[in-house]
Formats: sequence, structure tokens, C-alpha cells
Amino acid sequence: QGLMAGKRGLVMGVANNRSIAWGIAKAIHAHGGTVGFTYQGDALRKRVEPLAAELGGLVAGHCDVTDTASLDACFAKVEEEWGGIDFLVHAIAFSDKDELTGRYVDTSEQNFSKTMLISCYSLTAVAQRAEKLMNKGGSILTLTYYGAEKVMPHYNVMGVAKAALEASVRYLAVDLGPKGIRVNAISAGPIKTLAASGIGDFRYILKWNEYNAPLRRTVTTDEVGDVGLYLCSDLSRSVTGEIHHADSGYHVVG
Ligand code: 0WD
Repeated sequence: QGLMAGKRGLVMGVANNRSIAWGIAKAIHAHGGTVGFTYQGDALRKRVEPLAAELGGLVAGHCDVTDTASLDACFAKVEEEWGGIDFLVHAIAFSDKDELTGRYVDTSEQNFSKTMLISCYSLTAVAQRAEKLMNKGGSILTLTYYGAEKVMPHYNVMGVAKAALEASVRYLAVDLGPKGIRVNAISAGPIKTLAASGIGDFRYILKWNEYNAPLRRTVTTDEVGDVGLYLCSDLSRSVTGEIHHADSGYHVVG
């Protein structure tokens, strides 16, 4: 029973119970969907396994998107267990925190490449693999931030990577559309997660959003989870290539 009844999919990017990916996984599960999880390395395995168990989900294994073998292994596991998937959530990003402060102009080539690989290219890498498992169509969802559209203090190279990620959403939507596979992004307002704690002056950004967003508050992972539920479900069956803001409306004033 429910909006996601009979639907199965992979949620990548749960680090702990404050992760946006976890908010989305909970919402999908609450509406009858079955969720598979990947974790990055042994340290996160200890956090992700109990969370997956809480939702009766599948643990697809270790996946570091910079390691093709681990990516292939996770998708192989999912294919073996389920045959196919209906949705895939990509909630993965990384940049050296020394470069998430100060000036963008000082970005190193090495961190630029690494940030682009993990935060942007990885969506395409997972889409290639998801396409093979979405024979009945499906929904691919990623997470982006307003720093892709406007310069936000300290977001720097991550803003450039998110701009490329948003462009990737549009190109992937066109390529995969004929197969009934939709590709969208949620542009989430700032939330205090592990990844966000690497961004300089993050508390100030939260306050700024709280004072200036039309709804006069920040957003929660559960709220972003509900938007994720909509984009993964058939309710959004006519929506693809979209960057959907879930930010208390901040983007209309920021
Ligand atoms: O304010 C925020 N928190 C916002 C986050 C606002 C708007 C967008 N986002 C985005 C992030 O950029 C990211 O794409 O949402 C996505 C999820 O981020 P999150 O929920 O804020 O952060 P977190 O709970 O830390 O999850 C991100 C995870 C990693 O966690 P850590 O903190 O350990 O780096 O991405 C995963 C990892 O689990 N990750 C990787 N997964 C596979 N391979 C890799 C990798 N190489 N690198 C990071």
C-alpha cells in the first residue's frame, strides 16, 4: 500500500541520521517503498547498517564513486537481489574543506578535479549503471545548492561543481527521457549535516536564510525528504530536467 508500493531503489550518500539522503529514504519507506543503501568505507558502514535495518532495507555495500570497481559491485549486488530498480538517489559531494573558505580564485587543480569527479561526474557514472536496471523507466534524483546559481560565500569550487551538476541533470534528462527515465535535482536550503560542517561560516549562512527566506526559516532533512518522495514517485511522472528548490523560497530573494 502507498505511493511507493512495489517500488525499489538505491539511496547513495547516507553518512548518518542527519544526512539529507536519510530524510529521503525515510519518506520513501514511509510510503511503502523499499530502499537499498551504499556506504563509503568502513567507518560509515557502522552507521549505515543499523539505519538500513531500521527501514528493513538492503545494504548494497561499500561504494566510493572514485573507485569504479566498488560502483560496479554495488550495482551488481542490486541487480542480483532485485533484478531492476525504480529510483536512484544521488546525495554525494566532496571538496577539500581548506578550499571551502577564502577565495575561489585560489582553488588548486587537484582539488578542482577531485571535487568535480565526486560531486558532478559521479551522477553520470551512476546514471550509466542505473539505466541498465531501469527497464520499466525510473527516476534519478540528485542534490544541489543555490551556490550553483549565485556566488555564495565560501562555497567556491563546490558552486562550480554544482553548476556543472545541474547542467548534467538537463543533458541526462534528454538522453534518458526516451526510456522513461526522469532526472531531476532538489536545490536544498542549507542544513547542518556532516558535509555542511566543512563549509566556512555555515552558521551565518543558516541565520541569513532564516532571516531572509520568504518562509522565515530554514528547512529540515524530513522536508527535503518529502520533496524527494514526490520526485521519486509517479506523482512527478511529467517532470524531468528540473531543478526543484526546497529552500523556504530563499532563491526568489537571494
Ligand atoms: O546544506 C546542506 N547540507 C546541503 C547539501 C544543501 C544543498 C545541497 N546539499 C547536498 C550536498 O552537496 C550533497 O550533494 O546534498 C548532498 C548530501 O549532503 P548532506 O546530506 O548535506 O551531507 P552528508 O550527510 O555528509 O552526506 C554526504 C556524503 C558523504 O558524507 P561525508 O560527510 O562523509 O563526506 O556523500 C558521501 C559520503 O557518504 N560521499 C561519497 N560517497 C561515495 N564516494 C564520496 C565518495 N567518494 N564522497 C562523499
